[in-house]
Amino acid sequence: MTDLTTDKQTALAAIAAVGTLDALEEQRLAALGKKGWVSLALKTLGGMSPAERQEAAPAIQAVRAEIADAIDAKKAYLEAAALEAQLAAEKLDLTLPAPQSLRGSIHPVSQVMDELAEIFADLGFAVATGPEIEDDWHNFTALNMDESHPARAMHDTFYFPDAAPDGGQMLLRTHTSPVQIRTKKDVAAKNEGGAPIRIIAPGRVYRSDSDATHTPMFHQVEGLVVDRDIHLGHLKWTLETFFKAFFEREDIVLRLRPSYFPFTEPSVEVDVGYSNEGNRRVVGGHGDDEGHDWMELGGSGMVNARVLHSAGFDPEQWQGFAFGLGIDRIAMLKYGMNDLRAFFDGDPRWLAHYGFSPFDQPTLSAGVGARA
Ligand code: FA5
Repeated sequence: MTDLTTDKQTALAAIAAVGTLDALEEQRLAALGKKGWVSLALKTLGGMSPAERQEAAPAIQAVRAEIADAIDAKKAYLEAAALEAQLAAEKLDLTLPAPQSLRGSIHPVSQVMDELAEIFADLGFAVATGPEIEDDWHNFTALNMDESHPARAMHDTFYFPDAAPDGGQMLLRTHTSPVQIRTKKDVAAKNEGGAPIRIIAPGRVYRSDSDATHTPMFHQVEGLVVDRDIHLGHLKWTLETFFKAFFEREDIVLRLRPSYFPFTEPSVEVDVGYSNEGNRRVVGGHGDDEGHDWMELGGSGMVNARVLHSAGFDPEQWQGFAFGLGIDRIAMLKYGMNDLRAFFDGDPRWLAHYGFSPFDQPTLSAGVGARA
């Protein structure tokens, strides 16, 4: 026992004397490690008689606890001292250059969506949305394309295996036109007999399609106006006014070319005049003029009376026009890009080149400071 007391005092003195965490660890191993003197003392208990053990065990345990406490306390002290020394040594050098952080940019498609929403807002259009996972009824049937309609084949559709609530199929919407149906139904339900509607619906759409001007996911903006005495002239004026503002050119010339969509009657394809400058297409001018041509930007027409009726409107009282434009295509034209697929490759070098600074652009995505 006397030995134990002596060993303890020697160890406590050594612990008090150490100046580093490594030296402290050496002391811990010498006392409490597997072959440390405290551990060896504990092992001697096995060879003692019960009476001896009853006397010796509490004394050895008490020594072990005292040594362990002393080591913990010293460790805390040494760690605090090390931190203080480090803080005292570190000085903030305000003259050093700030580290460069990566700066995000607005994707050209988001930028274009914002620009067009702003322009249409000035023309009195609200923004409507609808689900990208659509049912067969909203995407096709309500748009006058029933099961056997050949126009369905024009859309290479991604179907889901699950059934829609009405027993039909769920799918990734192939165009933004189902938002027309949802909006008309909402308005007709809220307001007996319908009401004027003036909306655009920008968003993602999906088709099984891929080349330089077609991607499996792309963006469209739907436009819909329902009111009294609406005619094709309103459609043409609206699109012309939009494109002039969007392309920031007064010489935009549109051509409405007869076409076919099951949900519009009559239907017209919207072409815009352009010329080639180098290998860039530049919008503007009459497509039939020397050095010019026409380019298709989207489909449109007067809302088919059957579609108006199925959405709860009386077609005798209400007429409307609708259009669907490819946002990625108009972005390509405005910003001189030549491959649609690059839009979705997510290459940071491409984004750094074509992206928009979140601080410089006066658009909705530009957020605060945009016009500051
Ligand atoms: C439609 O999708 C109709 N819903 C448009 C419409 C709306 C007509 C309202 C009448 C009334 P279309 O399949 O032609 O029509 O597509 C419209 C535009 O989307 C095309 O002119 C083109 O600019 C763009 N587009 C179509 N497929 C792709 C694709 N795979 N990749 C990129 N853009 C595409």
